Amino acid sequence: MKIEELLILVKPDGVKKFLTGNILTKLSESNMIIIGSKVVKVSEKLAQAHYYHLRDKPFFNELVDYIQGKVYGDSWNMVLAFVYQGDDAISKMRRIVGATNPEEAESVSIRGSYGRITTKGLYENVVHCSSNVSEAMREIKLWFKPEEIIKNIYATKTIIVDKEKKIIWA
Ligand code: IDP
Ligand code: MG
Repeated sequence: MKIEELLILVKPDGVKKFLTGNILTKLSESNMIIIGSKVVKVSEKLAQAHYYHLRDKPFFNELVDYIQGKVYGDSWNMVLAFVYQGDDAISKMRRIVGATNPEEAESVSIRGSYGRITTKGLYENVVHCSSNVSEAMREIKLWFKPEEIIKNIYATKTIIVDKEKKIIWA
């Protein structure tokens, strides 16, 4: 058994198209459990940090706007964030999610079924899925606080803020 965790985001295009239910149903084929979930209004800082590895790409600014939902107006500036856990979770989930380019993604995959490339060249591919264990850890720590996840998956430490104990990622 190789138990892994990963971050899944239903991106703003997935929210806007009311695909959350369909996406979660598809992901449930993996038999993974959800150990954290929330709805997030994504700040520019979080968007930039999330896509830090792509900061030199020509599409970086559009991507940062896309994950914040800026392209869809104020009603759709949100994502749904999930932490999944299970055996061989990352490769199993990546298969269900499909390739980055929605036109190259298998037609039965989530991105193949629901994604599109806009006329401006943006890959609207409906979901984010961590691609390896170290990326998953970086992303989960970025999006979730320790107390928002119901299992102890990474080391934490306790600090004192205003005389109160606070648990943060170590
Ligand atoms: P992934 O989401 O499949 O892990 P990454 O390479 O991490 O793919 O890219 C993050 C996101 O950036 C993609 O999901 C997609 O929305 C966007 N993206 C990646 N490559 C391109 C591209 O060549 N053109 C336009 N958008 C892209
Ligand atoms: Mg990636």
